[in-house]
Amino acid sequence: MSDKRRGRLIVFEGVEGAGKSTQLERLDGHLARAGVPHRAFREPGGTVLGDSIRALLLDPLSTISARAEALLFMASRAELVSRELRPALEAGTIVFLDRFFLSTYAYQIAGRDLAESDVRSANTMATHGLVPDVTLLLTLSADVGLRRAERRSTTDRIERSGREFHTRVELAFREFTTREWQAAHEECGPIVALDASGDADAVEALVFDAVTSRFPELRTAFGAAA
Ligand code: T5A
Repeated sequence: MSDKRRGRLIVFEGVEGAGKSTQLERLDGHLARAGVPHRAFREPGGTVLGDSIRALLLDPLSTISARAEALLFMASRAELVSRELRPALEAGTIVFLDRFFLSTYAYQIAGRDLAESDVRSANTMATHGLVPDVTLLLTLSADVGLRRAERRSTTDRIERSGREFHTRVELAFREFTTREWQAAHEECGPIVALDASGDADAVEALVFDAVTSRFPELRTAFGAAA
């Protein structure tokens, strides 16, 4: 398909509690203070349909089979891509996205053991070929991430999937940082691994370097916000 976009799609990925939302909020704050137009979304969600799907997927009381789960994530994604991401990118907007299809590859292929070929085909339909300009993959052990996430008062259905499940997810994310894996999965675009084990300020410095080295035009925005 033709790609008419002029904006940038910057995706954050990683295990539970890796610090994606924290870093996105910080970036959002910098750009807002500098007056740089941008949008931020999270998956699942970001549309009326997606938010309903998110509630179903994360409800600890929901019982959802692995295939249905994968397709629900895809339905939320298809809606977000067509209604929000593509229009924003075509309008020249910088778009930040908290999780995208690397999460499906980690959670549904590695975590739930679904066939990679099935999930990739469904994902192609959902994204309609949209490739991120960069994915910042916050690397952290599943144990540390879950401990961070569990500080909240509630845990969702997927967080409750068990340690073995989350270890498979962690290992998948680690594999995604390798050159071999990326060469075999061109739909993912460039992936930059950032060590998320430091405190939030240390991770923010890594995010700043990764974003401004790839998109130097944003350096001014950060400078103006500092
Ligand atoms: N999913 C999603 C799939 O299975 N398949 C898919 O295709 C997709 C898209 C989404 C769930 O759906 C799954 C993955 C998820 O299980 P969610 O609530 O959006 O649910 O889940 P997460 O994205 O994992 O959200 P979390 O909030 O759990 O993780 P974050 O955003 O990475 O972490 P954050 O920033 O909220 O931080 C968590 C805690 O740690 C602290 C924060 O203050 C907070 O208390 N923290 C740090 N502590 C120490 N050091 C740091 N550097 C810290 N950074 C943050």
